[in-house]
Amino acid sequence: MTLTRVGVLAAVLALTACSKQGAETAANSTATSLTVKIGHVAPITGDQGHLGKDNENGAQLAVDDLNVEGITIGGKKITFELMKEDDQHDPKQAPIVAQRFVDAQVVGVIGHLNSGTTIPASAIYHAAGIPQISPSATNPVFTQQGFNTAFRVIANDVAQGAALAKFVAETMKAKKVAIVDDQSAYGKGLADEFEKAAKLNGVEIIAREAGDDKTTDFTAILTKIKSKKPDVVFFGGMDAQAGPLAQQMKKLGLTAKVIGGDGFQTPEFIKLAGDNAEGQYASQPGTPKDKMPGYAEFDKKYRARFNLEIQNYAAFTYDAVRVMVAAMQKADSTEPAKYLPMLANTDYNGVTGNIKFDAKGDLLNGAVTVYHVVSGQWESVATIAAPSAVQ
Ligand code: ABU
Repeated sequence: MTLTRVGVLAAVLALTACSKQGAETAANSTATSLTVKIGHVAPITGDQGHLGKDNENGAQLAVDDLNVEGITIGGKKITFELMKEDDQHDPKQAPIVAQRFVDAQVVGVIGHLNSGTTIPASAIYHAAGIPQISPSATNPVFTQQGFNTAFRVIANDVAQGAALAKFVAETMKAKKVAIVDDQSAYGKGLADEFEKAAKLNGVEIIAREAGDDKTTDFTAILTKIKSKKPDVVFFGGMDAQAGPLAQQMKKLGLTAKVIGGDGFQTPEFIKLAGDNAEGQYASQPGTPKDKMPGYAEFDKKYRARFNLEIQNYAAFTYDAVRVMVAAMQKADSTEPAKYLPMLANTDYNGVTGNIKFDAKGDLLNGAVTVYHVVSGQWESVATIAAPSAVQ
């Protein structure tokens, strides 16, 4: 055998090994069992670490439940393994993490948590043909890019902005609203949707201000806003900013109510807003949590396992993993190309409700619930069905 032929044979053997590994998309395989990796990514460190860990815990619970239940796909007993990554809610870090998942041959990704990371990472998953389900990213752009790999199990911010505007105009009967956002894909995106819908509902927007997703001192912005006497201050951003904003409003004697989206409908907001948490409002995609079919049982299981209260999206993350695996079961394959069509045709009754996707990968019939803080706890006040026009 010539050296050249040895080289060719070695290359063929390497390629065969490679394609076998790719076809199985697994870390370990025997004739009867297979370990299959699913990626999970969120900000696990920093000011949103509590939210990221909450998502990760939800995903881990789903993986553990599936492994206990015992899933057989393609004649093999499957052990699911969660590959966990931290994107620090940094849009520049997200594609790096996404490539790490692609290189590790995960069969699907649950994440990212933030719209600002989900959107840039989605191009990488799409190029690799890897299905991605975000449990929490609500900016509409995520599913408007024409990527057949992009899904979310939560209503988007067109629905959320419209629901919040309707609530502000019809229930709070506010006439003058000031808007502050954090300039993130989520915070600015939601504020834009709210502003459009609020104007259509006859609300006057008397100020539009912005910090960034690290701002915790809103004194200058709020001082400016106070002179314009708003009935309501709308905040587009997360709890680590919304909490201090609410507290600083009280210090400045700004008595307007605070309202915003899912980014601060959390126990952490109540803690950070301190003596100005009571009576403030925030929305959350979905029906009221106490009316979600499996929420009470999930909540009990989560507390028992992690000795923590749920922050925000853990149940949505749990459902996202189960929806992905249900599609694999239907396809009788863990290969992304084979189970992706089944994922697009999902009809799954999860902890958070029925999950079906529209042609873009958005949740069909996603409702939005508005909550307010009563005696230090979030309580639902109104549920607004997403108009079909925004689906
Ligand atoms: N949906 C609010 C938090 C996540 C995000 O969309 O950035």
